[in-house]
Amino acid sequence: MAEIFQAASRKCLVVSVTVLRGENVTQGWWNDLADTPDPFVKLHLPQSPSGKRQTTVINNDNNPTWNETFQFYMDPELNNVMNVTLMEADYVYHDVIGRTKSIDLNNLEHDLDHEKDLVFNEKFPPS
Ligand SMILES: [Ca+2]
Ligand SMILES: [Ca+2]
Repeated sequence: MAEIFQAASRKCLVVSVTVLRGENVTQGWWNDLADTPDPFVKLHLPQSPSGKRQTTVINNDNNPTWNETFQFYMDPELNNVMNVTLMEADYVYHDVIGRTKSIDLNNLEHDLDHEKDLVFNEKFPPS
């Protein structure tokens, strides 16, 4: 009698995420005087293998352009929510500029581009 292994066949989707640019990145005017922001963006898709990525650091730029694309594998049966964090690079350690925002990747239409603006202002609300 043959043993039958039943492998669950799970679909896998690839999602491409492009981090385009930032506008008016600030650590607050006082901190900006000491160090013009050096922003980068961290992406984290917890359910995905190698789900942690980050852009390069753009030095001394309040309006950085990254235009960097990352591909993530996504199991459509899981709840796929990507966390996006705006970071400030420093010599010793990196600071979070804006609290993490989440993007729901579930129910995206396939083969279409979706553009999303994120506003990071919880830590330094405009005065
Ligand atoms: Ca700087
Ligand atoms: Ca810095």
